[in-house]
Amino acid sequence: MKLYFAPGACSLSPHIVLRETGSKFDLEQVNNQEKKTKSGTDYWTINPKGQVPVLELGDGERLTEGPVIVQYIADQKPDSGLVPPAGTKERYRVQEWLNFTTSELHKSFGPLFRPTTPDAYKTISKENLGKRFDWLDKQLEGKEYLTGKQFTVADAYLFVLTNWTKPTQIDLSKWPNIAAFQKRVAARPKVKEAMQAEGLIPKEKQLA
Ligand SMILES: N[C@@H](CCC(=O)N[C@@H](CS)C(=O)NCC(=O)O)C(=O)O
Repeated sequence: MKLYFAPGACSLSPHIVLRETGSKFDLEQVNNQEKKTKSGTDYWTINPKGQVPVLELGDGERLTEGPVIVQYIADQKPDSGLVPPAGTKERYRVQEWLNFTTSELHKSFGPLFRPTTPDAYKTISKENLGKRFDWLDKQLEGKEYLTGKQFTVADAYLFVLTNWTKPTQIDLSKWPNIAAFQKRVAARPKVKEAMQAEGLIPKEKQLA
């Protein structure tokens, strides 16, 4: 499998899932502004939607849409526990979280990153996110992860979005359970590995 990614973008979620599941994969970095891969390919030919992530499968077929890609990866490694089996109620709970994250959180962040977005629009986007965070914070009360003690693909996705609060100047201290969730996920060794590989945090020095 090959993951097309841009550092720190939503493609970090499948990147984390690839590492958490112990999957074999290659990475190809995409310059999302110029729509070129690091090896010089026109990215529009890889994904006509012009977005990361894309997961290229062993047979050359390409899968898009982060919430689907993470389930595909985790379904290849059912013992990893990153998604409950298809058809179970627990699986629908994970899908419920993935859908909430993509439709209620992810897309509200987009305008905050665009320099051309008017300030009034940014204010409304932040207000909308704040309302969702108020609710989310209550859901995380007393829980390690979204569905309880087990880390799932939905946690990987939510974690990436919580990281976007810093560059968009959203103060997470207002939502202590979300802030604690972010720290908890950031401390997972495979999450650190993914972030180091994308150049988001420095590589740890090897102890002699
Ligand atoms: N619906 C897509 C959205 C992916 C998406 O928003 N990707 C962003 C990065 S987080 C992107 O590539 N944006 C560049 C663009 O739209 O030009 C998914 O869930 O995978």
